[in-house]
Amino acid sequence: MAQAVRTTCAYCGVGCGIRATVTGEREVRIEGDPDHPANRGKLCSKGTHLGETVGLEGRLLHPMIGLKRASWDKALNLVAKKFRDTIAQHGPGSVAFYVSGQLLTEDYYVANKLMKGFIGTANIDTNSRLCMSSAVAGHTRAFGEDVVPANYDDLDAADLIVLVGSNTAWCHPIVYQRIRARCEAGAKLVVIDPRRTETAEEADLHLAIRPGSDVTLMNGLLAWCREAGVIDQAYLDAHVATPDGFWDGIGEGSDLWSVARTCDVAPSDLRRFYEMFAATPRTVTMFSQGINQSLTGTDQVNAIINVHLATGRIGKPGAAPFSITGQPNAMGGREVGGLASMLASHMDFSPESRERVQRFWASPAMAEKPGLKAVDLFRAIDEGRIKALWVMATNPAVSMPDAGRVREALAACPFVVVSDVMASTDTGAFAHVRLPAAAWAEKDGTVTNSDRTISRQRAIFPLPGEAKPDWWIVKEVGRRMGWKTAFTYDRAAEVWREHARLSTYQNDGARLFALPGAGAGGNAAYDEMTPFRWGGDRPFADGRYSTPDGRARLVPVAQKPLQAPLARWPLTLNTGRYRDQWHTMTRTGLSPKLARHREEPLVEVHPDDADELGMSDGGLARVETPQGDSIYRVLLTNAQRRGEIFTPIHWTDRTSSGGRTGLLPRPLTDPFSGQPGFKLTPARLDPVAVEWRGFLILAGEPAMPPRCLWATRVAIPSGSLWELAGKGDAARLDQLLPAGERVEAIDPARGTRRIAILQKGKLVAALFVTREGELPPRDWLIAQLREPEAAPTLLAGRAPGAQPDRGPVVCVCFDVGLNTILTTVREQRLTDVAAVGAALQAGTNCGSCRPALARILADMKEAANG
Ligand SMILES: Nc1nc2c(c(=O)[nH]1)N[C@H]1C(S)=C(S)[C@@H](COP(=O)(O)OP(=O)(O)OC[C@H]3O[C@@H](n4cnc5c(=O)[nH]c(N)nc54)[C@H](O)[C@@H]3O)O[C@H]1N2
Ligand SMILES: Nc1nc2c(c(=O)[nH]1)N[C@H]1C(S)=C(S)[C@@H](COP(=O)(O)OP(=O)(O)OC[C@H]3O[C@@H](n4cnc5c(=O)[nH]c(N)nc54)[C@H](O)[C@@H]3O)O[C@H]1N2
Ligand code: SF4
Ligand SMILES: [Mo]
Repeated sequence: MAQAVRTTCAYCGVGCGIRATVTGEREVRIEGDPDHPANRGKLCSKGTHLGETVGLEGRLLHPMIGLKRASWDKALNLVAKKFRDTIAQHGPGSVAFYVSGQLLTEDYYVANKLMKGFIGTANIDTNSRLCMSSAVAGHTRAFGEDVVPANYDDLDAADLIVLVGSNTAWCHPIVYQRIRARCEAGAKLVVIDPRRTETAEEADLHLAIRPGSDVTLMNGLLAWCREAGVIDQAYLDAHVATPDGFWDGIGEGSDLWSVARTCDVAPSDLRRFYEMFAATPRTVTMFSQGINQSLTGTDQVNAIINVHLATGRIGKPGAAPFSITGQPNAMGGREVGGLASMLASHMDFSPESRERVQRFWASPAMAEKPGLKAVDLFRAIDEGRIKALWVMATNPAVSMPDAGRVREALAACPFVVVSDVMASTDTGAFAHVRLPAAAWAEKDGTVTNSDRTISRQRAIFPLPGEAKPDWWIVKEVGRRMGWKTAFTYDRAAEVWREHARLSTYQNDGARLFALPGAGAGGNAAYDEMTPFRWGGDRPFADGRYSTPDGRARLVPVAQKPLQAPLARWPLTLNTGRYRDQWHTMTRTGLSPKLARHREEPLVEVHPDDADELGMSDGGLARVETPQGDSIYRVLLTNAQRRGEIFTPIHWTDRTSSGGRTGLLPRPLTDPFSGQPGFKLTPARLDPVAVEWRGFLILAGEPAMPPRCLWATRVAIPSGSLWELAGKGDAARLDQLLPAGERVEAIDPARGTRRIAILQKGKLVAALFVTREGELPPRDWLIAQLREPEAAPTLLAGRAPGAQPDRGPVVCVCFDVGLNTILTTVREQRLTDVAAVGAALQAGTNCGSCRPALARILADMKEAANG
């Protein structure tokens, strides 16, 4: 049998180790690596189902110039020539790269070197600008360097864990399981999030604060700690610079009542949080996008760090502020200087740093100053100042704020190159040249996770078609642009060694980021590399920071005024993630199992708001902002605060007519970090009337996505399901049906049409549409696609003698539906999650659905008592 390949998960910044065993042609068994320090054998739903995403379906396998296949030689020459010509005509500032925290460190290093050291501009920015840049700016202001001063073991040592703006149960599930384990051993959990997420449901205390009021909350906490006498004056005296007047600024409006009013939470809850915090030296405050993705993100980060510095809760076991990163290699990108605002190896644009990097690279033309940050970069494209763009491993036509404008910019840009693993993405549609990149299962290199652990990603399969690793593609362009000796790498290990050397090059300890010895031992050492953490387990344990005087900084921050609702835009729109989808779904969208958690893009609305707006659960509604609008399915939930709505970021042109969240946020950014404020957009919501509802089940994919008011694709085994709704004529949906034997039933009274298409007796398509009638559950029909002979009851949509509907899937690993759980819990009188697991297996594999199971049990108990 094949040996397991040790690699790292493709998705989030937890950075779980995986053992992958090839079981067939593009088939692999995925298991958690018990020896990896990040997960010790566990995997969440996304990691567990990686195997469903490694097929070649939809892959880009050859270079393309326009719509024509081209040789690598031709495509690379064209890219090099266009970039060279543009630079010759308009200067280096007229070209840009937009890259991604999903590149490996080696890819990232080469792209950064080409742009900043050879093309000679810093116009290379990354989607990490949308993700982590406020944390980077906050760290740099406080510590003098972008260093995360914590690691996962701190969670095991903490007595209090505070999660601020982080839906950890969904977005970092394995870290969340570690937090739960610690809570079961007695630690307390506080969640600060305007929404009652599954993370918040299980917390000891949930503060559903008014969005954007985190600075008030944290400054109030600092004032409370001062009153309570838990400021560590000795630590401040020895290790921290406190600007004059700092404490005066903290005092204002920081009494419990004012804070409670601004944050819109009960004073008693607030007091409980402050008391718990003051009383618990071993506290970890973990934060993510609810903090970073704000127009005041950097201040919010510093407000958190201030509290930790002032109480001396940093650099000690179980005590730290902890920025948890999103993408698998968000951290690696920061280390190689992927952001426009820094150079490689944590160096800035000071003359000494620039000269040092220039010397090391023997570079002909170093970038002189920071380049354009993502939002400004796309604005510069829109205004015609940037004329050639290369996008790698990100999908800005979907994920940038005001994405409609970004699309216009891409359409107007004279030359756009896109390197991606997929043939059709929303961004790829604007490309003049598309380059096929190696995907997760074929790549070799390193990634750095949230706690600074560097792990290898290793290839499981050989490169398919003509796909190439990203570092190879970039270095080939570098060579063709004329820098042959600077871009000679033959393998990722060579790039790694150069990166490791630069990290220690003339580094007298001023930069904590250093990889001493990491480049030793040649290719064999690289091949065998085991996970290791840079910066040691606990940076700053000695109280020495990376500032010129070695002291950390308390940074004065004040709450910016919170905007009152506007007449035309009475709601605020919050955006984020679903548990089982990853970003723009180019990979998770391939997995039928992952589709089951949430099949469609929903707008979550408080029931009282919905009442006022005249909309009901399961209907459609249009979210509109000054930037754009999109339609969603309505989900009523009192987990939302009144006046606030939430939509997911995952759906695209490829997958839905609606759910296009990128169109909605404002292109406004934090003044220090340049990070957009994705979490708070003035918006309105209006019901959308439909005349008919329906669905289409197909073996394979339709030639064109269905065109109607609402069409959303759901991945199913060996085909696709489209949920449909519309106004006017549904007849043209027939065009989507393949040829074959057609069976049809019509009920004019209810406006129902049911059509099945058979080929040699086998079901290949089913289209059910109704004006007033019921639609059957889809499961049975979907299963019929795999039957060699279709059942005679096809048009009933049910098996002969019908089985009960098991309801929406809760546990994707074992395919357990809500109705099955409800019945079993009732019949067997189950009372806890473990018992449900014992009865149905639900929640016993990846554990991602355990918070949902707890919720179901709590709801049933409440219903029984009520
Ligand atoms: N399943 C899944 N996991 C992922 C990803 C994915 O696409 N899918 N993506 C990865 C990436 S790149 C990232 S960056 C992370 C993101 O991980 P998270 O940051 O945990 O996820 P989000 O859903 O973006 O937002 C987190 C929470 O911030 C809250 N929030 C909004 N406004 C405020 C506010 O003003 N104050 C506070 N305190 N909270 C607020 C939101 O209600 C939301 O619940 O997830 C990573 N993991
Ligand atoms: N409204 C709103 N918008 C957001 C956010 C939000 O919370 N709200 N969150 C923001 C955040 S935190 C993030 S991180 C971004 C994410 O947004 P994106 O980066 O745009 O999302 P992805 O779908 O991950 O895009 C990755 C692309 O790279 C391709 N790819 C995958 N692997 C490789 C590879 O190895 N090489 C190459 N060349 N290509 C590859 C994929 O097919 C895909 O097309 O979205 C941001 N946008
Ligand atoms: S928590 Fe899940 S998605 Fe994140 S790295 Fe681990 S297995 Fe992958
Ligand atoms: Mo992210």
